Amino acid sequence: MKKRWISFAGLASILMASLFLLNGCVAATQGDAGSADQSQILLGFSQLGSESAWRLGNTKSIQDAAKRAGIQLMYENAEQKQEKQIKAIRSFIAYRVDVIAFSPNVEDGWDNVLTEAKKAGIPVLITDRRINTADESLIVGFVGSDFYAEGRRAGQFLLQKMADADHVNIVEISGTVDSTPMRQRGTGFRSVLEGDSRFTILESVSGDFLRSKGKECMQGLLARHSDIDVLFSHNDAMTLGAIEAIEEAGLQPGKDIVIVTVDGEQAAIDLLKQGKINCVVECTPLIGDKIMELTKKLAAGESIPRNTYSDERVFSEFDTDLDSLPPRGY
Ligand code: GYE
Repeated sequence: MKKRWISFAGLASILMASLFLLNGCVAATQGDAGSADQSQILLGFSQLGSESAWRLGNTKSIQDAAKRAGIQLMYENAEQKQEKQIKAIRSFIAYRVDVIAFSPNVEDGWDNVLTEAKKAGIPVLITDRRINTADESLIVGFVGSDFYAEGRRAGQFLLQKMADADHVNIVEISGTVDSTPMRQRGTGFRSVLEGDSRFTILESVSGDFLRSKGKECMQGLLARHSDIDVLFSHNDAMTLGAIEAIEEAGLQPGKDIVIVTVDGEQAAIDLLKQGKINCVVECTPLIGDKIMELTKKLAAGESIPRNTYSDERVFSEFDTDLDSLPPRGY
């Protein structure tokens, strides 16, 4: 900490000195100071947990990217507990990191701690998931996926797949209650199908993005409904669990029950190729490089876009390029 204080003071004096110089010299001095300072950027990152292969891939992407970018990373894993995330953010503030980034487990309840960060003058970038706040100035930006668009893509696949069906009964296994992907994937999906009276959502249950809960949820759904045509699952981890339950019930996933899932982890792509999954809506966790790029800008006092979205696609049984896909990396 002392070391950091010295480096801040050092940088401040370089900038102060340069302000007294001629305009041309100021630019050159700031440039030099800027590049020297880059190696000392300290980023506090609070990960929400390790519930899925997606999350592990996301953590690895961030850690690897920090190394590549020469950014010092203070990493904390909150194990799905909001209190632990709040504690981690408080520790980043106490440590006076240059930038705070975090992936919020749920949307509500961040205002107090983010107000503390704002008062300390530390910019906060939210990654992957979003927060619900009346004060948008508490965060400087967001980097991640458009979950509403993902939900719509899932619905659009079903419109194509079920073009000839008279009636389609859907069950939904959603993600963590009150999390952004759970809310927006659900709304996006419904926004595509609600105008078509052939589609009925029989039941929606939450599997918390966990494989074990996905299996339990599917067991319950199969026990309560004998007429399921489609499973829409909010992530691959839950889908893998649900497929176990479907097979244990003597049914064929991908045939007796059409399966639409989100994420695109390698295991899901493999099952898509085997015909056990019909559609995988991509949601990439590989956003580490973007986070580092934005962190550097914020540490340099530059402004960043309010939203930085990942480019994503759909993988489905209608695609002809499945065999030539590069390894997914998560
Ligand atoms: O879909 C899921 C993970 O927030 C987008 O969280 C992320 C979701 C992802 O546990 O697998």
